[in-house]
Amino acid sequence: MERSVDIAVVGAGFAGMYTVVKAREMNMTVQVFEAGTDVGGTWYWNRYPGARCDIESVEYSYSFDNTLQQEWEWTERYAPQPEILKYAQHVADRFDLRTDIQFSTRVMSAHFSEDNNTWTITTDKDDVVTARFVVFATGCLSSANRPHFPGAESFTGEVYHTGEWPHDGVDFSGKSVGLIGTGSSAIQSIPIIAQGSAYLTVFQRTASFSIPARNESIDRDYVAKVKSAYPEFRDANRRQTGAFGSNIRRGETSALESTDEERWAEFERRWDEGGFGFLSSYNDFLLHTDANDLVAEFVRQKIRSIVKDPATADLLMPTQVIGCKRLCLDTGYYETFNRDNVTLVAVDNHPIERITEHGLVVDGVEHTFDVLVYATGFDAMTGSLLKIDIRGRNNQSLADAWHGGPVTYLGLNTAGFPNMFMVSGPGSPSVLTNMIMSIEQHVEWIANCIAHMSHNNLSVIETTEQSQSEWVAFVNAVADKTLYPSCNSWYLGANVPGKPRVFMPLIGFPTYVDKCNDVVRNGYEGFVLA
Ligand code: NA7
Repeated sequence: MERSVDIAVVGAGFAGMYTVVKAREMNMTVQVFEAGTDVGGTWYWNRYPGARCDIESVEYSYSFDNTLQQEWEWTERYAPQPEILKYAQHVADRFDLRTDIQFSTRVMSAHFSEDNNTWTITTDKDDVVTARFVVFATGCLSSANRPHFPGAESFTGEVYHTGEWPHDGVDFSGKSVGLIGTGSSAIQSIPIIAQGSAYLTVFQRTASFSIPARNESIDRDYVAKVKSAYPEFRDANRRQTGAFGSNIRRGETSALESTDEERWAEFERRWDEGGFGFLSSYNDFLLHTDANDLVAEFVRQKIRSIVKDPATADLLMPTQVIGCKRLCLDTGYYETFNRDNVTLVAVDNHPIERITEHGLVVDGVEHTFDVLVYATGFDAMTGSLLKIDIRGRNNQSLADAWHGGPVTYLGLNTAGFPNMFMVSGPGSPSVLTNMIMSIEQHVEWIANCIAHMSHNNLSVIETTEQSQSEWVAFVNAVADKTLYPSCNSWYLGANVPGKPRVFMPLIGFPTYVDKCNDVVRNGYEGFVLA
């Protein structure tokens, strides 16, 4: 296919889908390319057992259409992956989005031409599309991180990555399984794989903190209450740091100001309630290590009380600051290590040496299994962008422009790459928020910007080196006021060997939105429009 559109979009997850809606509102032509066979993005690929959103379902959904949000019925407090995928498909049907999406097509390159200020996009299906604007809706957690272990190709059993799970599911019955990783994906899938397999060996490099999700059937009275004033509920969420959890009680004092008894009682209450509200009992867990230690110790005691074998409990004991890596929510994670068919192997001091025909070797000992599961996460936030050959002015590649780490202004644009937008790009609140709220805010900002350019006969928008370096410094200065940078998280790119260490998401959704709005009010301050 060779053709020309106003807006080319890469990715048909929630960001790409909403971009189609906005492009149509502006009467602009739009072409989306999607590698999968259907919409859903993250929720299309991450089909591993137990995959579930950790943001409550009435919050993790589009707000742009009131009829849509009134008519959709969630069944659980936290929506499971199949239901979120069904929701995405419902939205695609309802707004007839698929007519502008070409599936099973991977974008290979996007090159900007300074002669006519257009982007040329090519795909693995030999499409060539020119567009005035290109929007990368490629997702923050969409490029699987597969560590390179010597001998990986020699393994003769089945191999899966949680982020690229087969559509037909995996039958673990009667099989032994080796699973690498103990992040969110592992913590959600381990209890289910343990139940469904003959034997599970978990290889853990860093112990994670996990809080009970307390997932349950959705409370219909609560849903009715939310739906009776949904727009107000959304607004209240947008005023929260993470754009979710307006129903969470937020402690406004320091954990250090209360007595041991008060604190312990509060932690117990929050543990029983489950969910991210656990870390909101006091206001300084991510600001002061003394406060953090108190709540971290509470969780460690919980682990000790749940896990019967003291040696396994010791291995499961997280030592880092709680919350600086993404807090995990679970259903029976620690309890799973009491099962007779589960073993935990630490690979921190003795990393995985190599993979063999029938298993893997740690500290000279071979552990054998039939199925190997990589729950090793993602090359987050930048991975999917840098896999595409993106070239801006002077034929400069994005990889070159970002060799020292991603540099953006507002997480929306990068200097030298005119008319290119990223949805929830590095430097925006993105992964520290309810992603759908962030996506809506970004897509609306981008659409308003494109409309502004059309009305004013402007053909090029681009940020400056100065704006973006000030922005990156700001994002990192905000992070440095907190404990977030204190551990090797994927927020910093620390999970991928050789990736530059830069804190990528901005903390604080409401401040960010104000900044984006101020930028527009001040005539797109920090951008050059021509
Ligand atoms: P995560 O949170 O990045 O977890 C990946 C896990 O894999 C983590 O425990 C890693 O240990 C482990 N890992 C990665 N590389 C290796 C090697 N080489 N050896 C041993 N272990 C390794 O990814 P998830 O998919 O669980 O979750 C990603 C996000 O999705 C999550 O935060 C939510 O926002 C949803 P490490 O901690 O790096 O030592």
